[in-house]
Amino acid sequence: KDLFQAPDYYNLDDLLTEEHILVRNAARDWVKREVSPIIEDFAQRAEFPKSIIGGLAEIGAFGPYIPVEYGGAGLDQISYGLIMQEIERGDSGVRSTASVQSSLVMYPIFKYGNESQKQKYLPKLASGEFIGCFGLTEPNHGSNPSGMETKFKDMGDHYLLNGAKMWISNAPFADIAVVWAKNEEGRIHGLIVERGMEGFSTPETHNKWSLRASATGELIFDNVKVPKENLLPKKNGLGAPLGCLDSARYGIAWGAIGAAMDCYDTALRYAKERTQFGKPIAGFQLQQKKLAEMITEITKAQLLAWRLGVLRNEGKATTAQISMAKRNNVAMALNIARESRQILGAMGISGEYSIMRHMMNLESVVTYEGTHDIHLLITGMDITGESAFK
Ligand code: TGC
Ligand code: FAD
Repeated sequence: KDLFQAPDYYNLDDLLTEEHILVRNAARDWVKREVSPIIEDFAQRAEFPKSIIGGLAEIGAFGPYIPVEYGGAGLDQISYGLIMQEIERGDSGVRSTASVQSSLVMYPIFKYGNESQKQKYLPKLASGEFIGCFGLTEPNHGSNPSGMETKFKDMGDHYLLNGAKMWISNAPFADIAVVWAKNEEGRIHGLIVERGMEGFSTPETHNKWSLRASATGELIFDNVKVPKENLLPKKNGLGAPLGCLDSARYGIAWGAIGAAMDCYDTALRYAKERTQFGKPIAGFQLQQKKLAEMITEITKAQLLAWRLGVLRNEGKATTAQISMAKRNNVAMALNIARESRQILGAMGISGEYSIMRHMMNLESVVTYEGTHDIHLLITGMDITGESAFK
């Protein structure tokens, strides 16, 4: 299991810079050393391994593309993607923590916050001293966040926040939450809510069969007094949270490749070693078909992610292009996890191997950050000019 060989069938490394490869290899080595040996145990116990937070910060997983002056790693979009790929090779739940911290907490503070908010929060988030979460989804509003009911009222010297969010990654132990809520005119704004504010609680969601090594919870606001300086001033409307999702979904398009690579690599090595009917099962056409289709799909996904990274570096990637990559690459990874599990036979269901954990994790990844269906409809809207949501 320690011999992970990253598939690179089309010599994609030739498209990467020296810096990309250094960043990728540092993340890969760290995941191999610090995540892979412990993650199965934490997933079985449904616990997030808090001891890896410092390491995540060191490999640049918290704010990879946030400028160095705010504590970020100052890297480009392809480095960001490669870091997510390596982390998710270890576990989608660990990648979730990094995605939320970087794209859903640091990004909105960096993009929509004022200078004092950036100075106050970004360096602490980059170092892992603070962990953040992002509250958009509500009990009655998942795919359609525009209907959100969480609201705040201007009380003169502060805002009064009421409502509830659910399915929130990192919520149970987050120090701060970027919360999306409507003002009295029904306009959506982002507010920074800090742990310890009276009336704010974060109960954990238990009994998950997916993302077990990631903590998920609710955010409950019962007359929470939020200081006025905690409102993100530079953007409002649904486009503000959706802009954060563009960044997180892009990272997931890369991350899913990591999970797929790990499943493929495990299945390929198992198929070469496992003998039935007098020969390695890799010698049977049915198993070769599975493996050949896997490497084809991984290669296509790698090229999609790389090209999207180039477009993002140039500031040209559209929301619809990001949707296509998130949808395609996550579905690809989920299919590969399911096929890989079969190649391992009974061993495929065992925690001795990572495949079943990846498979169960990916059932969340295919749902969060916009479901598989929603991303298809975003593509449909883009190519036809007709919204299926209205
Ligand atoms: P619609 O009318 O299309 O748009 C409303 C306004 O937003 C603008 N806009 C965007 N702006 C910036 N970036 C984007 N990606 C944008 N997409 C849309 C749009 O131009 C419009 O602006 P304006 O000025 O005209 O008002 O909105 P809609 O209500 O029809 O909804 C569209 C839809 C369904 C695509 C959207 O609501 C959607 O994406 N729903 C999915 C919800 C979702 O993805 N939730 C994720 C929650 S966070 C999470 O899951 C974290 S998981 C943890 C982890 O990452 O690991
Ligand atoms: P629904 O919106 O109720 O959808 C149910 C089904 O209906 C889906 O199959 C969907 O595709 C389909 N559907 C919905 N609308 C349409 C339509 N117009 N046309 C066709 N089909 C449709 N949210 C956060 O804000 N922050 C987080 O940190 C976060 N972390 C999460 C962690 C985990 C482990 C999970 C599972 C979820 C997390 N989420 C988070 C929530 C996630 O973003 C939502 O679950 C997701 O957006 C879908 O919403 P829903 O679950 O309410 O499903």
